[in-house]
Amino acid sequence: MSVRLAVTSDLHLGAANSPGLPWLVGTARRHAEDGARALVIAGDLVHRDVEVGGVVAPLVDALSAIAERLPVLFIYGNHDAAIGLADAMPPIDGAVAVDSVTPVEVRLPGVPLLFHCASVASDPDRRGIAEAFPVAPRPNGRVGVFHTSLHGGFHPVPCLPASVDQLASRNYEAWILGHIHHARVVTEQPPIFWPGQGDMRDLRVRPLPAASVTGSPGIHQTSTFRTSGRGRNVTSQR
Ligand SMILES: [Mn+2]
Repeated sequence: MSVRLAVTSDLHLGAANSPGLPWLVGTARRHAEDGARALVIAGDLVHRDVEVGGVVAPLVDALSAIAERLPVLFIYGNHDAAIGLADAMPPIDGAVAVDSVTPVEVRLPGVPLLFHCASVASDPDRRGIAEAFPVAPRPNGRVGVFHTSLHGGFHPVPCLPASVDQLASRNYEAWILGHIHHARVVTEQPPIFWPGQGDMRDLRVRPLPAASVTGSPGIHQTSTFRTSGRGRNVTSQR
């Protein structure tokens, strides 16, 4: 029995070609009705030209509306970093914003998966941190979320450069990527892909082994566990 996720990236609110918040909310609702267990947004919620003060309220309203029925996980991309979005976002019930700019583990309430996530620290961000993601003993239930240009052939400005081999060697079920706006599957097995802008696709992954879902102490079960301040982890201890 697989776990179904709705995944997208690069909303770029404020840009002329942004698919917009009504698209995000409506499409997420359809995915929820079709059986998705969570929405994952792989960075760049906003465009770097926007005023952060004007974009936060509508963004929070939209994410809150989605999170009423579908847990939301998002990381910050380079455009989000450019305007300091992470510092301006309030906690959202049912949503997890990854403040950490180094890899952390995140769980969503009721979702038998362990997400490995890191946000972008700056615009641009040329750090090579792919190998700071832990190698999983087995892939089941592990999902990477990363805003990256990979090796540089897809985008003129590097963002958290990484190789496909580095990501694949982490031994996860899948990697959901942001930064590249055209949907592109880099590898099929494991799925390493950019869902692209204005696209929300299904991802089906195997759940965590049952023992690690129910038997581990200290699992985060709260619906809101964003921390304030850059670099503080939202990791859940296993
Ligand atoms: Mn980007």
